[in-house]
Amino acid sequence: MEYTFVNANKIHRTRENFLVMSASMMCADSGKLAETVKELEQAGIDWFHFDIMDGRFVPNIVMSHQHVKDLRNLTEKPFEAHLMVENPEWIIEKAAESGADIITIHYEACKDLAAALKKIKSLGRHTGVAINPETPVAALKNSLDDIDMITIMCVKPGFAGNKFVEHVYPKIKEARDMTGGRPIRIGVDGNIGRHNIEKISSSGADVFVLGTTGLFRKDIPFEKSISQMKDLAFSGIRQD
Ligand code: S6P
Ligand code: MG
Repeated sequence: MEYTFVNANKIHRTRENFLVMSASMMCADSGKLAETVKELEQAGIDWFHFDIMDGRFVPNIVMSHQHVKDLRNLTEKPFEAHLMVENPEWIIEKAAESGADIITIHYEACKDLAAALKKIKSLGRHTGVAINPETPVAALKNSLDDIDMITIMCVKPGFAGNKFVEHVYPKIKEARDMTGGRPIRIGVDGNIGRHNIEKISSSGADVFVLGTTGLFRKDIPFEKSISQMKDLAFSGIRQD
């Protein structure tokens, strides 16, 4: 599967090819995952995001690499596996075998971040590193050449519907500035919605993981949510 991971610079800054709306599948009805993938694809979603947990790094378990595998053939859109797993090396392999295109690990969960990133690359996948709200962005400054996406967690990880942490705005900006023109995407995950997506986008994010707040809502169809989110995020794009 071929697609462009590159974000970044000004030539890519159009609504269609710069911003990524990614569906957090742990927020979908677990009895209707296949139908939901198809509906979301038709509604214009860009990526699918799978939260894989071990019950240790976070006190919850919802999805596994098996979900990635079972849903993989339904769409050609990129799949991201967000591993909330301590010492994730063993599951990186399973996520790659299952068909995840982007494998995101947590800085806080790795004893040897460089080795874990190298493993993801050796399996031919894009690398993501997520940091929790209390982890400074500078923790990643020596790893930038090995990272395709930095994800700033905007909530305490582990559950849908958690409270947004306001101090992430300067962290998003710091992460974007730290990339220094490298083709690194800046993702955000947790409580992203109408109330904050424009400000988040203007802070420098370009991948928006949407859960119960921004996408899986009873009152608004997927298509409308996705296009509202894109419009708002697009109007926030930094033009510097
Ligand atoms: C949380 C997980 C996320 C959530 C998503 C929920 O630990 O990594 O991907 O599923 O962020 O979104 P919301 O809008 O329900 O907070
Ligand atoms: Mg996630």
